[in-house]
Parts: sequence; structure tokens; C-alpha cells
Amino acid sequence: MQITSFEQYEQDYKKSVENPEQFWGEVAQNFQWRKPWFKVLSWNFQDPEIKWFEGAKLNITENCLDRHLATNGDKPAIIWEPNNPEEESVTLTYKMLHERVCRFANVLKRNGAKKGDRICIYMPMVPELAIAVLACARIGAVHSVIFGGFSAKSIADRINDSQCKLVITADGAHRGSKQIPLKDVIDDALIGCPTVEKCIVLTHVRTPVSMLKGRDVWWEDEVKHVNDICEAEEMDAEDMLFILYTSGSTGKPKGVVHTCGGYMVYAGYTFSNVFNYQPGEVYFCTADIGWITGHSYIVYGPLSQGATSVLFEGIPTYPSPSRFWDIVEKHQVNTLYTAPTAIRSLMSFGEEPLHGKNLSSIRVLGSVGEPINEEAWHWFDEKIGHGKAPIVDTWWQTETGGIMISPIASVTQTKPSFATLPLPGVQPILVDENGNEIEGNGVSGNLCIKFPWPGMLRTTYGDHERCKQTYFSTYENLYFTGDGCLRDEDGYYRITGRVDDVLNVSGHRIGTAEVENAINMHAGVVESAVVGYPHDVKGQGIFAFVIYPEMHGEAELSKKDILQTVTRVIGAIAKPDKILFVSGLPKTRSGKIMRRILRKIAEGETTNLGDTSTLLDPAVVEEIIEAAKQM
Ligand code: 7RM
Repeated sequence: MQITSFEQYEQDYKKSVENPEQFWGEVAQNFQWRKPWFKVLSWNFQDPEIKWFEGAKLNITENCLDRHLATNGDKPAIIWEPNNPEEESVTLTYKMLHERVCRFANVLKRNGAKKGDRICIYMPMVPELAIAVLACARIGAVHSVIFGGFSAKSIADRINDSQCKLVITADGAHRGSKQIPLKDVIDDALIGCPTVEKCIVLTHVRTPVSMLKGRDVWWEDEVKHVNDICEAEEMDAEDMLFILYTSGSTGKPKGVVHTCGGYMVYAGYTFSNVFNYQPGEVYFCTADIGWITGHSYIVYGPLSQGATSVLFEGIPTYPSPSRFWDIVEKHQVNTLYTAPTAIRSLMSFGEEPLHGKNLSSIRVLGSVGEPINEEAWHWFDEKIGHGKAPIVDTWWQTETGGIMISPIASVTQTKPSFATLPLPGVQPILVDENGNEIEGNGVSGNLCIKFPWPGMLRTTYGDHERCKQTYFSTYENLYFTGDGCLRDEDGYYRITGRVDDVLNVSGHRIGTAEVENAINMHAGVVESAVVGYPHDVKGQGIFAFVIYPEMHGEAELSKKDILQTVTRVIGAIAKPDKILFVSGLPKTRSGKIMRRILRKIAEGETTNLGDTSTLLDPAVVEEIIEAAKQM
């Protein structure tokens, strides 16, 4: 199933469009099924209803673990690199990982978990996180991983939305020089979560935590009570595998639902092809398992292909901005998959952190999460890849489950800042506001996908109507991505960024409405409007315009308070970079905030604000501009 030449890519692409069922049916033969499917695909985008590999039975962990045991049991599956480089790294072979997953799966059962139950995972980047994820999949429980940076309130909202019965967490996490008290945060969250019966706590940072009698148990104690034999639950291809919450243009994150069969095939196929993974190579994806990139390209994709996946607890700049390069050298990393924000941050330290580092093991580089600017692309290419490692700029989303538009390493001719061409099975189309297809090359429009692919979301948890409204109603018969896109003269795609009210801050998706809701929870705040603006390292920064009449001249203090409120309500990742206090917001006569104007002001524009004729009170704009100039 690995594509080795551009001619083959063209042939496979053609086949995947002309006969998708045959194409994906053949790809799926590379996986292990308990029972075959009777139909590869049935679908409609109206409801929407999407079924891949109907009738087939499988367990994804048999594909990620059991099937490698006979041939590759002693091969490293996971290499864990701790936050602190003075601590030992840990290697888990496929045999060891299989054993630990089975053992922990039995712990889950012992604590009342059954097929179909939802389980919330809030953990540091340690091997036990991957073990917890796979153990859920082993018994057919649905995992909902929440990134370790989210607040108690965000966790509670997510747990309640999916009615989780169990929580898996740790005492704390290390992040650079900081410690995050995960269990304390969970304790705050669980006050408002009546469905949670048990909480399994891993010892990691060894900070004291409180354990609630009858609810909380220690991971280390539990594993002593069970053995390491756990038959995998037989799952239907369309049974739910996991839920992952992601931000959209409303204030409430959606639980994106992925299912077992299609997701497995898509994550495995795209991993193998995009990175051109070769047996024995070491692959390092720097994302957190709390995001989709970690799900698909640290855990499921690589393990389904028998790869060796590096799992890193720390951050790129701790204890120094050499950390990534030390890891590359230490573990002889062949593929490095990271985010533009990390690249830009490391660039800012100059070349000193690279001195004396041997990066010669690197064969393939990858980028994900946001548009990569040309400067960062060239730095990555020259300084890290020494001009010899292809860069795969991979465009995809939580909802797509896996990579959609991307070069195939060593096959596709790359171009700086371009995600290049759709992978086989992916049928992108550009449309104008009215949903008319924009044909030909050298054009731009809104990016949609016109045909299903196995990794696509099936629904949004508990609210199918919302899934339909968000993704399948803007344009008839199309999946709408929310991204703007250019197709150049060569037919190459370049993603230009979101066209809805979603920000991308350091590769993290954040809805403007979510941040506004959080700010508005602060006592005294009357109203707020949040927009993005270009930021050198983060890609986008968060700019908040806030009406706060009672602050009594204490602007700096008030800003601090607001930041704290946002941290409490969402998490530190959503903290505004800039706050401007204003007495009014630019609104239309119907009361809609004109964000277009605020975006211009946030960018530093003071004169060309476009059409302001529909404004209710144009004087408000003058006042905001004056205030912005004083910042
Ligand atoms: C994988 C992931 C999705 C949004 C997406 C885009 C942006 C992601 C790229 C990109 C330009 C890329 N999932 N995005 N990858 N933009 N080039 N290679 O990030 O759900 O968290 O975010 O991220 O706007 O819609 S996500």
C-alpha cells in the first residue's frame, strides 16, 4: 500500500476517484479483521450518514499490538523521553506494550467499565497515556482525551456532554520548569460531574493529592489485582472508537466522533504513505496526545504500522532550545513531525542551539496544525533537513481523522507553504460564497470535500443535527472545512486559514465565542469581542475588546483579573495576548458586532477600515482607534 513514485500516486489517485470502493477495499486488506465487510461504503451528505466497511468486525488494538508480536515483538513500539533530560528514557517493545495494555484493560473492567462506556483521560505525556487510550479501545470503551492544559470547567463540560463513567488521570504533569496539578484540577471538575463513578490516578510527579474514598484508586495498586490476559472486544467497523472535543464558531466545543474501522484504515494508510515510513525507522511526532495529531500520528497510525514512535513529555525550549535536536541525536530520529509555531519559536534562538548537534539521521520532516510561512519552511528545510529531507506540510483537521492534503515524502515535489496535492481518496473542491464550484487553476475559495473518506467524522456526540449544520449544510452535498484555500497554476493547494470565527493560536483551535464567553464571566465585564491578529511565533494572537465600566482606572489589574478568569474557564491556551478596554463595540443596526472592523484595528490598521456605512454608531470606531493607538 506504499506509494513509491509520482506515477503510482497519479494512478492510485485516479483509481481512488473512479472506483473508491475498490480502492479502499484493497487498502483495508492490509489490516487484520475478525470478519470481512459486506459493503465498503454507503453514504449521503444530507443526513449525513456515512458507513465504511459495513458488517466488518475488528479490534484496532489487535492491529496496533497483537499482529506485530510474532514478527516484531521485541521491536520498540514507544520510546518515552521525559521532560527532564537527566531522567532515564523508557522503551516499551510491542510485547511489553501489549502486556501493559491488556493488564490495564483488566483494571478498567475491574472498575466497572464496559463496551460503549465513555472514559475521560486527562494525563501527562507518559507511556501510560498511550496505554490508557489503547486499553479503552481493547475493551470497546470510548475514550475522550482532554489536553492537560484545559481547566476544571472545560473538563466538566466535556465529561458531562459525553456522560463519562470513569476518569483516568495522574497526580500531576511536568511541563518545562512548571508542574501541573492534574489531580487537583480533576477534583475541581468532578464536583460537577454526577456520572463519574471511578477515578484512576497514576503516580507521576509524586506531589501529594487527596483521594476520595470509594471513587479514587491508584493505578499502581489496581494493576496488582489483575493479570495481563485480555481478549480484545469484537467491535463493529462503525462502533465508536473515540470522542475528541474541538472548537468551532459557537461557544461550545463539539465532541467529534470517530469509529473503529474507517479511522484505523485511514490513520494507518496515511501514516505509511505521507511519511514513507520504513521498517526499523524511528519516528517522532512532537504533538500532545490530547489533540488529534497525537491520536492519529503518535498512537494509532504508527502502531498500526509496527513503527517506533517517540513520545515526549516536555516542551521544545526546556531545559534549552536544543532539546528537540538532542532528542533527534539521542534516539536517532528519522522522521520529525512538528508544528510551525515550534519551528518559529526555535528559529528565534538563532543557530547556536544547533551547534554540535548531529541531525544526520533525519530523512523526512513534517509540519502540521497551521499554515507554515515561507521563512519557517526554509529554516526547517536548510537548518534541520540540510536540504535533503522532504518537508511534508500536512493539512487536515480533528474532523478528518487523518491527513488529507499533503506531499508524499520522496514522491511529491514540494513547494514552500503549500500542502500540495490531495492524498488518494480525497476529493477537494473550491467553492464561492454561493457554493458554486470554482474550477481551474490559479484560483481561491472555500475548501470543501465532495466525497467521503474512511477517516471522516461520523457525528458530533449527542447532537447529530449540530454535525449536519456545522459541516454539511453550508454547501449542499459537500463537507465544509471552514478553511480558505488557493489552488495555484500547478494545481497545488495552499491553505490560507480559517474563514469562520475560529482562531489558530500556536496550532490550537480556539473559538472567538468561547473566549468571549469566558471574558464575560468576569464580574463587571459588560460585553467583549475577540478577534485574531498576526503573531510572529503563535501564528495568530488573541485580541480582546472589552467593555468594563467599573474598573476605576485600575486597567493593568483588571487585565490580570480577566486573564485569570479566562484561564479558569477555558485554560491558559486561550488567554488573550492583548486586551483593550472600550466603551462600546462597532455594531450594525441589527446588533451584530462587525468583527471585520475589529480585525483591522487589531492588525494595526487605522484608516482603511472598509465599508462602515451600516454601523449604528460610527463614533465608536473613532474612539476604539484612538484607544488602540495608545496601547
Ligand atoms: C491537525 C489539526 C484544524 C485546522 C484546519 C486549518 C489548520 C492544520 C494545516 C492547517 C494550514 C496546514 N487539527 N491547519 N494543518 N493550516 N496548513 N498544514 O491541526 O482540528 O486542531 O485544526 O488547523 O485551519 O482547519 S485541528
